[in-house]
Amino acid sequence: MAQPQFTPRVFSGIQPSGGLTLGNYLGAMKRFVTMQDEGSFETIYCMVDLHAITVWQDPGKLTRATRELCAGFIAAGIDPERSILFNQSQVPEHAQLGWIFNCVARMGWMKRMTQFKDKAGKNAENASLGLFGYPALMAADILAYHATHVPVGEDQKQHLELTRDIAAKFNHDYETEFFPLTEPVIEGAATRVMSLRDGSKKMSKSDPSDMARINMTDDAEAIASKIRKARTDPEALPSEAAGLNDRPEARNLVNIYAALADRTVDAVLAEVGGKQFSEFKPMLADLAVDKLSPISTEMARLMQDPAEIDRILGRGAERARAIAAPILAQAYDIVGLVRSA
Ligand code: AQP
Repeated sequence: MAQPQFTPRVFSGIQPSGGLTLGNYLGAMKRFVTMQDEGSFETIYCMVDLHAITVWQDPGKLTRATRELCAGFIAAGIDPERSILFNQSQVPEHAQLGWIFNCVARMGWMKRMTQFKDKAGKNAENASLGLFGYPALMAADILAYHATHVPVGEDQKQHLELTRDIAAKFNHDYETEFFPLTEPVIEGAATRVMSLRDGSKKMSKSDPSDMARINMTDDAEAIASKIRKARTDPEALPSEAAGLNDRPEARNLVNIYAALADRTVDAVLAEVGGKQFSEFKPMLADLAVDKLSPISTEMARLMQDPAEIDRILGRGAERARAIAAPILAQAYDIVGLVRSA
């Protein structure tokens, strides 16, 4: 439970490190929209461009990906009036609080982060310092708004635990209760959408194989072809969820279907149990096209006016700063940093 003194506030971000995938949509964005529409929270959503550059990004592609991600948020149902929508680098308080958190987080904590190990791989000595420090900046993204809840996919769970550790250590060291212990919100049938080529790997924007993911900009033909070629096993679908144990590829496709249809896995299996993949895959492709094509069409329309997207991001950044600047100022005071104004 969030501490009562904090305004119920949601913060979450997505990196413009490539095109949006079905994993980002089902694991994160769809929930962002629900939390906005429920109206119980103030909702703040961010294109975390400073996180994206922890690995090399071509500057022109980064600019385009940031605008396209903004278009994706709006096309998926985020209303820039009801939510605050902006890109991270336009609100310098993230990086400023991030530095304080670099000084709070411990090396031992950071070394345990599995995402760094996965992303840096065997070449960790050559990874950027930013990639290693990424979770401390993520803690700052969240805590600069005193966010109480963060909707994310399963892969971000460990980073959310670190955010709580950083808040708790700051509060303890400075004898304060300034930062909330933020709750992760990891819910739904598709909190971990897997690669279409390998059921043990998560679907990722930066997977070298485009066949491994569905991009939100894929057309109907590409979506159908990727689902048709998705790896599966030779068995028919089971009638109950327990029958998906040890069948990661089958489980992934059923989870995707359930999440797109807003149904439970059990309800889906009650209908499709006994079917072969040759029958189920076209059903999934039709559903995916049905749900995703209105979003991709709207994204393409919005991308025709990049100046309007930049205006939306600028306005969102102003609103974000109005919340983050006083929180950062108080954090500076708590730490003892002199402020003349
Ligand atoms: N496969 C996934 N299943 C469920 N949720 C996912 N998310 C990402 N992939 C999946 C969720 O999307 C949000 C934004 O993620 P991100 O872009 O900030 O970074 P990421 O998790 O590292 O995503 P990618 O696609 O794998 O990016 P790259 O390839 O650049 O590293 C998060 O809430 C995440 O949980």
